[in-house]
Amino acid sequence: MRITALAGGVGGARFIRGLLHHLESARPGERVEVTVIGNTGDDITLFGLRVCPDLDTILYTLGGGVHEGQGWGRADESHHVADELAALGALPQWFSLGDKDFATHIYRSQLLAQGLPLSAVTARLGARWGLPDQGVTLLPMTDTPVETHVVVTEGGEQRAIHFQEWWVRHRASLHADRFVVAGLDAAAPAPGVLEAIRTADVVLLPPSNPVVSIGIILGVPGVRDALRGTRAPVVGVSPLIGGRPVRGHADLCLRAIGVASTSAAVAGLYADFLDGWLVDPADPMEEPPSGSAPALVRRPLLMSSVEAAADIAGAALSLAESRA
Ligand code: GDP
Ligand code: FO1
Ligand code: CA
Repeated sequence: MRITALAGGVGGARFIRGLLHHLESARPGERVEVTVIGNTGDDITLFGLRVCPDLDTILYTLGGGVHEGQGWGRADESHHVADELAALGALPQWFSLGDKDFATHIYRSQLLAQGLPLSAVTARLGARWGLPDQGVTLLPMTDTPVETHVVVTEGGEQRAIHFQEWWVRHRASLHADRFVVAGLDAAAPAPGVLEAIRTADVVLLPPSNPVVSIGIILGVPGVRDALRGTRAPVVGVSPLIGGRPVRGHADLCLRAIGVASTSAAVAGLYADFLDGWLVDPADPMEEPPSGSAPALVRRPLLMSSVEAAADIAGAALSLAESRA
């Protein structure tokens, strides 16, 4: 079986880890290939190094190296490099990079400078974290540099800042007027991305941020058409519980694109290709999403443990198989 998933950072990574756990316990011995298409809109160049937060979160989570409490970055980190950079007065100081994490960015930047595409670099990092042994291929959505920026209003003035500056430095406290994704229109899907969607048996949308994670991947030319055209059932998991994001600021992202912070409205963003939708019992789904009507399954959606995430992923897979 071939499963393809679109994923952002923490929500995506925890869901995929749960999916692998589910497959291991529920389908032992079955050959399952999981292709994860990761968001690169969060990427940023800091201190001359290319940082890909969502890809790294997936690598570290699946590889067992993630800081569980944060959900991103490495467990058992030290910060000697960042401390020395701060002593030098190097900027910015609002983005925390640990020493082990720095090694990832140094290695990635070195290979990119040698001319390797991000997809090839990501494959090497995937090997470091044991992804092939787990049947997982992690593909960046594109090899073209793409960066999400946020047009904010501050003191009556509008300006665009990098997504990370809005999210991390300002904790989304500046009013987001809209998102501008530099490079997205001209981005080519990375090798294997469209094929993974077209030839999948099942396509899953983890509970990733619908605007700045999934929404960015859907903006890569060809991806949305591939989802509309694939014969695979497409099943998604709502990132909202009781209309609120479990973590982060998806509600503010939705507001910026004029969409209500409800599971129904999020399903509406995927209406042209969605076959099934998992919602938490705390989310009523009174209004049917416009366009098509995905099959609804109601079940608790909090990924409070690997086992809980595995149960949710198993439910998504069952729903997909019932729609095949
Ligand atoms: P990010 O890139 O690190 O922000 O991660 P993603 O885009 O992959 O996922 C972020 C989304 O995951 C947020 O909107 C959260 O509401 C959602 N999320 C995080 N944990 C959970 C959970 O346990 N259950 C559900 N349903 N959604 C979650
Ligand atoms: N998130 C933070 O809130 N503060 C940080 O200092 C921070 C550093 C960081 C470093 C590497 C990395 O891969 C992720 C990091 N994140 C940090 C998480 C992150 O960038 C955001 O949560 C996501 O990009 C939002 O989707
Ligand atoms: Ca992200």
